[in-house]
Amino acid sequence: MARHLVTSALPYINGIKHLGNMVGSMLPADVYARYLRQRGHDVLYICATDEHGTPAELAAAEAGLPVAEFCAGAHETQKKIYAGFGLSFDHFGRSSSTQNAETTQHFARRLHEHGFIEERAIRQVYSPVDGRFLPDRYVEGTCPHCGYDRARGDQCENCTRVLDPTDLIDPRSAISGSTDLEVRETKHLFLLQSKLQAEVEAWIDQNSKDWPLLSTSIARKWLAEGLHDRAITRDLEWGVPVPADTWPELAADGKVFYVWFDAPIEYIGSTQEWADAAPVGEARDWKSWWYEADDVRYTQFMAKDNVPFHTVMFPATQLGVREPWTMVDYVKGFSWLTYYGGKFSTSQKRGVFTDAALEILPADYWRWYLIANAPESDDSSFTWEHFAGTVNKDLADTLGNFVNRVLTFSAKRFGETVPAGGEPGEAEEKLGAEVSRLLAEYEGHLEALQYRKAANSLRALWSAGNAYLVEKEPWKQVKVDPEAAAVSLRTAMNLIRLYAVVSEPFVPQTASTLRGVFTLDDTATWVSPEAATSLDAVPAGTAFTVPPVLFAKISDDDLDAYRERFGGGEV
Ligand code: B3M
Ligand code: ZN
Repeated sequence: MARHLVTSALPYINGIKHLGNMVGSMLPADVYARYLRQRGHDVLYICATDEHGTPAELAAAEAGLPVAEFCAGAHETQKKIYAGFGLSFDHFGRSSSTQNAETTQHFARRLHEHGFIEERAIRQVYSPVDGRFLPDRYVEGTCPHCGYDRARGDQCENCTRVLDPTDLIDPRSAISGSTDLEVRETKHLFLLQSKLQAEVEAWIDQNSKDWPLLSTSIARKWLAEGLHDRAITRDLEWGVPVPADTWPELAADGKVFYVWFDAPIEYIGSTQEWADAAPVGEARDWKSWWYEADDVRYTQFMAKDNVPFHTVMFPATQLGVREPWTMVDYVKGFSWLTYYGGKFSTSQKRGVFTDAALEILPADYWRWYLIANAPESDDSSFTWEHFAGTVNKDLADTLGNFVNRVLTFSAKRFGETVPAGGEPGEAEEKLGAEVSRLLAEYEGHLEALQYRKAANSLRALWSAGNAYLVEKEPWKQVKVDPEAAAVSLRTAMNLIRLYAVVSEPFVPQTASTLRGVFTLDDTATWVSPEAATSLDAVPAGTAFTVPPVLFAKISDDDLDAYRERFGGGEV
């Protein structure tokens, strides 16, 4: 029994996330958290919306809402979708919480005390018409590299080069469109990451030995390029204010922290929100997870573009505060899920978004497909054809059909209780050995956070049931030897029960339906490979009900409709 802290990268507040975002952070974290809970560990799974920064302000402006109001609404929208996906957060917080503000300010003060923050004057774009400095994305103009005329101050979407607002040709304000811009000097706080390079490197050497290559290679690359001192404040309305007790001048100027400074701290902030939201009578100790928490194992999930921030920059911050905050033990990074080999694009509305996904099919269809095809070492490509093929084969034919066939047939021939029959024989022994082996393999892959492999093992477990059924053919047995048919069915029903338990991390709604099939009062959360072969989990005489068909097949007509609605292969 161990204590596991699990976090997934905080989804940005500006808009509904697509399936690529889902499979690259929240969904695998949920599978892992569920698995660990089922194994009896003490698990805290934390996430939140990432609400600060220019994109939030711009999205609010576009929606015509004050930013606080926009964020509150967008948070609820995302929260509902994630509940629909069955994500089992212990808390889904908000980086705009007061808890996060306090902890972020605390971190900044400590960094300052230890000489890791410095005030520096920089030259920045100022818009007299808007009466403000224009950070990052608030400046648009022509890219000096490729000539694209709608490049943003932080990056050119066309050639992907990273830019500084002052690089743009013919710059204009993204707020007012004004081209009357000047460059003025203003003061900002800089985090002196260069001073922490050696410590971060030593920490990576020590702690990343078992991380996936995707995570370590990115961390190493950033370290090799050298850690640069970075501005950690911005001129924005919305954000964590610079604390006036430490930097009165900047605070009076209305500076707030840069979104990437406060966002990772929200992992802690959200845990504080969780503790503060404890129901009466329930004690929740956030600090025991985050401070001097030597017994906590901390696993983070994120897409690869977020890896540098989590493996290098946030660790630098944490090391610099000189306090024993929990640091990550394992970083699971993901590559991209593509849409027909191209990019999912929020701005161009290309691909499948999480709200639309749930409108057309229940969460388990998506969960299974996405995790079984998780972009773990390489990108993987979503196509409707592949999705339909996977759902129809794995879920409808393999799992769903097995369950419905066994229960429907048994109910018809033996009534709605598990039939006893005679003693199990050679076929059952063979099946048992296979199931134990596959289950042990499945556990191993889940422990190692190998999602595709874990899905393969689970699929093989489902297939083992089908193979057994084909071998025994109880619908034929029943005509010549009803006792033997009963043994086959009882064995198959015990498999259904096993599937109900061990499939939960992947397909929790289905697992819960399957658990409800049998009238059992046991609350076993997991089945050990040794016990998997036992026929005692569902004893003869147990009442059962036949559930409705578990998974509907996706037809060619459905496929046409999806391609039509979401756009097919035209990249
Ligand atoms: N919100 C980046 C993103 O949405 C970001 C992650 C923050 S994790 C602390 O891709
Ligand atoms: Zn460009």
